Amino acid sequence: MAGGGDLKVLGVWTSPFVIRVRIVLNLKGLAYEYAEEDLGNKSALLLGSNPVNKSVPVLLHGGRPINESRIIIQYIDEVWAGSGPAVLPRDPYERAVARFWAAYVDDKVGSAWTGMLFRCKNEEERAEAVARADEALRTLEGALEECSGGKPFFGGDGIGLVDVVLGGYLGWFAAIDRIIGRRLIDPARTPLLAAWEQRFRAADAVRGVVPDDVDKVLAFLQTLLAIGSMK
Ligand SMILES: N[C@@H](CCC(=O)N[C@@H](CS)C(=O)NCC(=O)O)C(=O)O
Repeated sequence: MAGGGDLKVLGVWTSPFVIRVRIVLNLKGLAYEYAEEDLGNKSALLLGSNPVNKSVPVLLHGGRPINESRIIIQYIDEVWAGSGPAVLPRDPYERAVARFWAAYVDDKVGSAWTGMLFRCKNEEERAEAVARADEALRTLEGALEECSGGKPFFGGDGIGLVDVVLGGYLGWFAAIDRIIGRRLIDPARTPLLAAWEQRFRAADAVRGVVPDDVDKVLAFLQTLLAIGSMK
């Protein structure tokens, strides 16, 4: 495996932003050290490496920190352009389209995610956030059809930027399904996304990274709520 022992990820195992970075490192076949952070008691290394946002993930490459998950992914794709598949399309137009949808996911799905789990004061507010997630996922159903051109992933034949950005949320979606008593990615409502989820979860680079133990994720939610994280 490439990586040369000089890559380290500071993360939290449930974080959609960390998960996407770890999947990209796996796709590229890069070895890395992983350090689990406690968001209630952040390490000096995290605070020193990301003093502006104090958030995970941080990628340390030869000791130098890179912050913000989508920037980290692009960095990995550029530095290791020759290893593994390209995560961002090489064609500038297609790259712009992929970046647009990745930003859409974080803007709409990401804000609905925090709304459904962390920022809702009551069930009415949770329901409003669920409705926003539903709307974003319906839009992404159309984006998948358009971007994939009938191939398995947003990235075409292989997993790409939009796949990892959306796929990072899947562990939490399963936990939210349990809370709301129905599926967010519902095969009846968004059949393409439901089939995509199966393929994505089954990929070698993804297995073991996207959490699949809903009870464990829900228990972790309680610790995040207790420390007031993601507010
Ligand atoms: N825009 C950032 C978001 C990162 C983020 O929000 N990470 C959360 C964990 S999921 C975090 O570290 N929050 C800091 C805190 O809760 O104190 C990225 O894409 O890397």
